[in-house]
Amino acid sequence: MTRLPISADLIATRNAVHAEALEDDYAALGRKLARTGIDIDAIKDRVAGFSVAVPSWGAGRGGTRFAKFPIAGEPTNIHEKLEDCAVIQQLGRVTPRVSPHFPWDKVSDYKGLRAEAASLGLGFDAVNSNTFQDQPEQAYTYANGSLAAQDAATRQQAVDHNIECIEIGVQLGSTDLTVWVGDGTNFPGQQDLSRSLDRYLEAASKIYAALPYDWRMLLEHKMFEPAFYSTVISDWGSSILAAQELGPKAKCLVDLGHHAPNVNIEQIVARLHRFGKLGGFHFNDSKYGDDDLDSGSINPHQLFLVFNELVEAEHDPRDGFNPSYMIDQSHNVTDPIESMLSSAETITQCFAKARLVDRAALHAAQEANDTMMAFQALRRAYNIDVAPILAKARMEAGGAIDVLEAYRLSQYRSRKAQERKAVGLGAGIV
Ligand SMILES: [Mn+2]
Repeated sequence: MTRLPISADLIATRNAVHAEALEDDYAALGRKLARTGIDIDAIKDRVAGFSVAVPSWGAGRGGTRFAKFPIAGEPTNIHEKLEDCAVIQQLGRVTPRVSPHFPWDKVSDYKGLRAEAASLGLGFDAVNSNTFQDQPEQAYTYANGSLAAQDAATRQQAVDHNIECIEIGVQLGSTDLTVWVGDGTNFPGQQDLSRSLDRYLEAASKIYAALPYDWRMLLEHKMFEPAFYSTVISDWGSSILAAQELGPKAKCLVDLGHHAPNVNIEQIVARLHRFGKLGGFHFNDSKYGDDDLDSGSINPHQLFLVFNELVEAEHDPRDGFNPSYMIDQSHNVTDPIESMLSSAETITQCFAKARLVDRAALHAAQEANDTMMAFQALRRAYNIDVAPILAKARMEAGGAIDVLEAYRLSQYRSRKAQERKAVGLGAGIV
């Protein structure tokens, strides 16, 4: 029995208001696409099959290293976070899974948590471990590193935590463990750059050995922060080398904000896929560094080009193609539900636009060295407004045609502000 948080009547009433205009826009776009041999309903079906996970922590206001400004009605535990994620899924219909984080989302009964999520129409995605901050009860500090720490007992503690995350994930129905470590240095000479990687690989191999047969270990690289001179898994090169050393179940995870400025991320995607190591994405956008801004808010074209590579990869699967998609943003000045609704829509738009690329024309132009026509094949698809396709797919799945309007009319947040206890102040997620 599902207990969805937004009134189905409200969604139906608002959809009835918008339905005629949507049908009009959808029909017009359908005629436009048909002129180039594209069946709009086939694209809509692909969009209906697309999904991206939302992170449990994304339901809260992230804040920065300097401060966090909570909003009334913000969730304070995994149960409330699940309820907010259910709102996002109910209205948007592309985010059916939640990616939990431990120890932030610890509970005593994970089978119960899985049932609770299912009752809200949700499942669980990749489990995220945390060895970048100390917990009150832990024996050894991560101040000098976790999986790559000099101290063997600290490394073992970090390994044990990751294995515990796998055990929790099994109960939740997850099949991926995402590992990001804050390990690195702030000073030249602070640690030996090679031996720290050796320690990481040795510890990571113990986690790898604990993976169930159908699980993957997703390695997330990050160039800087919290360490500002070097990080142990700094870039996609370090990540793929580590993944190759660990084995076939180890894959690389690309967080769009974890690169040097102006790096060609779509090319990284192609490279990782070429060697069978593309494991997944953390979607967000970036202006300066790991800004964790809303997906597509700064550079939607880059997001489109990433999806263009993903469609190419799907057509040429080599060692398989099964990337895991997740939103990973820090919502500092917006209602997190609104940001994730908006971001999920932007991500899905880029997925849809990449499907509209005339692949035959693109490949023919590439083979003929016709640069302009190759570029135009991409440009034509990018310029198409696919909003009616998404809205129709959403409506047919029971979601809202105008997700933000329905959310605001539901007054969900103000209702939660009456029910939930206030979030404390302090620094947020960096
Ligand atoms: Mn990330």
